[in-house]
Amino acid sequence: MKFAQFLMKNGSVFGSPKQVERFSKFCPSPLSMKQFLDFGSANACEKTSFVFLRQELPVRLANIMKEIDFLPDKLLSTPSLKLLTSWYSQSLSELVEFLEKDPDNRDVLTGFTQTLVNIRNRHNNVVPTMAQGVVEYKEAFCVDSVVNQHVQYFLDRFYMSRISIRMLINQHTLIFDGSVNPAHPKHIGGIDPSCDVVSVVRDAYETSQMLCEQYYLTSPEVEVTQVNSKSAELPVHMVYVPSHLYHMLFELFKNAMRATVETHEASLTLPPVKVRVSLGSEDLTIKMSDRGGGVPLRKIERLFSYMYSTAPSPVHGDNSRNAPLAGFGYGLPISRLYAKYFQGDLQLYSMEGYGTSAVIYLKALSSESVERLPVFNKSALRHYQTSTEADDWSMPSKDPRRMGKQE
Ligand code: P4A
Repeated sequence: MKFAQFLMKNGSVFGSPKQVERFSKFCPSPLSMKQFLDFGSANACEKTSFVFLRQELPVRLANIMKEIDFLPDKLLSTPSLKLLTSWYSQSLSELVEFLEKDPDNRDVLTGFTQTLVNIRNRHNNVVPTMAQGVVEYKEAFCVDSVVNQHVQYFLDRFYMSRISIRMLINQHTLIFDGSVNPAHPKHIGGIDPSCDVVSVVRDAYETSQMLCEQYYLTSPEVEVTQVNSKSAELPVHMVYVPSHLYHMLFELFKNAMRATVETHEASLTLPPVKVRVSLGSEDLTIKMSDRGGGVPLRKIERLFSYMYSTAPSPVHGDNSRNAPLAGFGYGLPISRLYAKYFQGDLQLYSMEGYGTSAVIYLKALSSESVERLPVFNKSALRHYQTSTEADDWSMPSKDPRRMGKQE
């Protein structure tokens, strides 16, 4: 199949603008944890899941394709973005073909699962490819805080869309491949209905510790405590996607270890990283505190910025070997998206000169764990069409002759 790209009258970069228009008129339907579990329960039906996904996946793809179309032309015309948009067009047209197929035909269901696997593989490198496009754009054009805000707005929505689409694809392909996960027979696809939070904390710590030892030849210890306000003697469990939780914790451990080792280079002992897990009636909160010297408040926002986390993409020149704890810059913003995906959040509280606490907030109740999805509508459109106006807060000025004067 050729990656045909037609520049349409309306400026669309997509080869199938009719399908994009058709499906972007629908709002994505967020699923709850309960609905995800129901799809995988005993009376689960592959046909029901197929009929839902052949509509829902095109809707989610088309909604985000509409937003891609509003990116600056100079970003869209980079080779990376051209490649990436061709993947989206291809996947949308492959899915749309299933709308006229018979759900009662076994071969149709099998073909659909294979198509989902192909789509998942096709989109494996979306994150580094998009990052490469942003690097190219940044090198060629001056980026100010307005451009940074637009890129931040778009990429938060774009990566959230991707997380949600991969979640749907993973659930369908894992549940209906006719086997159980031998390591985790109780899991429903990627969901653990009784996820032991502390054991995921320990797994993430061990992997991060291994990388830390390889690079620095030392690593801080961890201290984990849990508080279960519901039943004090029981460990904290929840309905969650362990891989999402692991991703967030691994990222936070890498940061905490790197800061700890680098600020205590001269000393013989390292202060431990402390993790506290607390289950309340509404929130399940995980706080990771280090004594790694902290970050000034002014720089905290940058740690979550796609644009300012400048590491070159691992697509080309792979430097991840030299700095195993550095990641390639998108670790924190994407971890925050994983937390937000099921209505949680991830926040950093830092005390410069002392250390940092990273807090993951998750919903304690599975009935409140519902997907948080970007919707392309007038309100989203306004974000892309806002012109560059002066900020409505004063700027600090060091020049006394200009004090009080306006731009
Ligand atoms: N102090 N505190 C943190 C960092 C520093 C920190 C840091 C220098 C900055 C960038 C980075 C890794 C660590 C921390 C925990 C966090 C985040 C930042 O979760 O101790 O890599 C991008």
